Amino acid sequence: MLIKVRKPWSLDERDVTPEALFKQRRRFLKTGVAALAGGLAGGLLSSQAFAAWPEAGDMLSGINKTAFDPGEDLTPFDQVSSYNNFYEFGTGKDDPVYAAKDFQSKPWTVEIAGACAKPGLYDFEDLISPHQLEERIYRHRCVEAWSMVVPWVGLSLADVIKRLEPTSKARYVAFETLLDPERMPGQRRAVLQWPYVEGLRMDEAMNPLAFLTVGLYGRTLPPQNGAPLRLVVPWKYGFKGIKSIVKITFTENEPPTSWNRSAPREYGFYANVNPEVSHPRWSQAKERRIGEFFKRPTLPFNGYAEQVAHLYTGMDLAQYI
Ligand SMILES: Nc1nc2c(c(=O)[nH]1)N[C@H]1C(S)=C(S)[C@@H](COP(=O)(O)O)O[C@H]1N2
Ligand SMILES: [Mo]
Repeated sequence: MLIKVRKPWSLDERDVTPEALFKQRRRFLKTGVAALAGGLAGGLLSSQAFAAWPEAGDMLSGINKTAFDPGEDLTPFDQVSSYNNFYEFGTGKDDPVYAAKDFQSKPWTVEIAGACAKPGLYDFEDLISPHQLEERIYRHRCVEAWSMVVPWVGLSLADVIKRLEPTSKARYVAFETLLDPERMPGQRRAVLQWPYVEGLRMDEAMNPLAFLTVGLYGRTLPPQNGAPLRLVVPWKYGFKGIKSIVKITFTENEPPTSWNRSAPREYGFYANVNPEVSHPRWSQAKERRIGEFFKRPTLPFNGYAEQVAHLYTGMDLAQYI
């Protein structure tokens, strides 16, 4: 049962948590729990109170601003939320906004598996603390040569990974989207092998730019953008940004990725934005910023070379596409 209390994300950081109240369930992000207990009889409170996360598309509050900002015009919310790739809801750019309209992303669980000390089935609310949310404005470059600038809301992927305590065997992180053809009608057709899967090398996942995203424009993610939880890896093509994640696995070997599986000659595991390496069927040298008329040049690593180029020292990026 849902105990209605003040929304946890509107509370002050300095409020203190009586630890004993929260022992029943695994929860490693403790700050979000703060002060819920205030005024409640101790025994009554359970983590059910955290089912109070906003619905898809609702406002979030207390988001920390950050310096991540390319200083370019933002792509308007209407465009970001209506021009989408999400094949689980159809293959057209304007399919998901309609087909995902009633997609329910609450409640939501994420399975953590593989080489780590904290595997298990986590409630979304236990994995993501509303107190730690930050906004980051990133360039978003699809392999189809269009781009946007999006104010995402989320948390550093590295912070979440650290709390899951990966072991030395964890060389990669694999992600999986929900598999449910009832709720994701696009999965009734074999346009891709379902569920959609993606992966990062561990050092890529731990790079400070990698972002576990729960919102945009100050609101929780609309379903068509991957509610309630998706990946954003700004130096890579958009397809690495897997949506509606239900499973994260730490692996020793390179995990399969959906687009590489589907067309290995066209899409590799790395998918770093690279204006010098053409897709077999089109150039990647330029991009159309949604809402603009003239194409603009595409930047190496989507403009994030300074932060990430070192990850690929010694690798032939024409081979490791
Ligand atoms: N599960 C899943 N994730 C996905 C996709 C998809 O079809 N299914 N499309 C990818 C592609 S190709 C892009 S460009 C981005 C688009 O994200 P956006 O709609 O939020 O702009 O999502 C990526 N994540
Ligand atoms: Mo894409």
